[in-house]
Amino acid sequence: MRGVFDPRQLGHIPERELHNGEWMAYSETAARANAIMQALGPLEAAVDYGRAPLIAVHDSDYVAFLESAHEQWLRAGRTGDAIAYTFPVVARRAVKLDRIDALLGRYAFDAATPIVGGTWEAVYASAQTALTARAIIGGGERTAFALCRPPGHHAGADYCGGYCYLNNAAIAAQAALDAGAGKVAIVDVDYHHGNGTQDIFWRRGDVFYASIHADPRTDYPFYWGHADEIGEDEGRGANLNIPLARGARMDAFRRGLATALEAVTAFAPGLLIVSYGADTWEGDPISHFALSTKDHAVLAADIAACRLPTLIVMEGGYAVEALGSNVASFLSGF
Ligand code: SP5
Ligand code: ZN
Repeated sequence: MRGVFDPRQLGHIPERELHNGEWMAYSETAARANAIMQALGPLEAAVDYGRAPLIAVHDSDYVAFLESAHEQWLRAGRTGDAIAYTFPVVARRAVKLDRIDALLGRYAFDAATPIVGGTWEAVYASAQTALTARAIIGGGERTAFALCRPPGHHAGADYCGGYCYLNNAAIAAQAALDAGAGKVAIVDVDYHHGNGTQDIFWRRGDVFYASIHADPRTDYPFYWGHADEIGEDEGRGANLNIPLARGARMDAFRRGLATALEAVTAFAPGLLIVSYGADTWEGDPISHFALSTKDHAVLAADIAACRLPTLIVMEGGYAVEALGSNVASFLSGF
């Protein structure tokens, strides 16, 4: 399978994140991408499709914020990671915000997305990586792998969160529609619910979103991912959430995936995008499912049995020592 990666994605190196009231080392590291590359061998360079496909999904003021945030942070005399300390939960109005601290909170839903010197280049390159892999399928390949990092599925049209800034899978989905795919389905098998992807396509009937993930009653992102969230307006019925209890094993996950894939098949998309997180693996340091490395290949084979052109977009997975074998196992299932 052809795969894509852009080395600029390595330049995003936040120092720390707030977890259970303490500063901890940042989990979404550049070492993750290096581990995957080591397991897969050489990948293709990303092509630059510019900003237009980003703005087709994200608000342009949000993208401009991501691009300039760290510079504004430095201009304010700060050092280190730019991070929000206040969030406009009760007053998210369309007023003009000038101060970097106001902007950081306006465009983030948590404190897990610091902006550092290399963040914009990395998130831009991560989106271009997804677009390049999408174009490979447009050129006639049945499958392609986008080694995206930072990941994307927690990022909405105008917000970052959960290590995610630009929604790589959503950007690729929109590009596929613009290239004539007709309809696109996204199946999200990351441990966490892809709230950003759900939000972006919530009112749309041309993109079906299905996710199997940890129950939001116990797990991040907490405010999305319940089974009764089915979409609205044109998008009603085009959103399918399958939450599982902590500790879920392969049998439960595979049943959930079968339900999702049945719905995908009925939707009959021109392209299937898999938001693939390896954080369902039993040894993941921040997650609580019990899938083995071999199970990842079985899930992939179930997906491949749909016989749809399939783009695999990398999302989470934080056990760096096992990440290469988990990703290689997953891709082998195709
Ligand atoms: C893409 C993705 O998998 N995002 C997951 C974001 C989860 N963030 C909440 C969990 C925080 C755990 N932090 C532990 C830090 C230890 N280094
Ligand atoms: Zn995850």
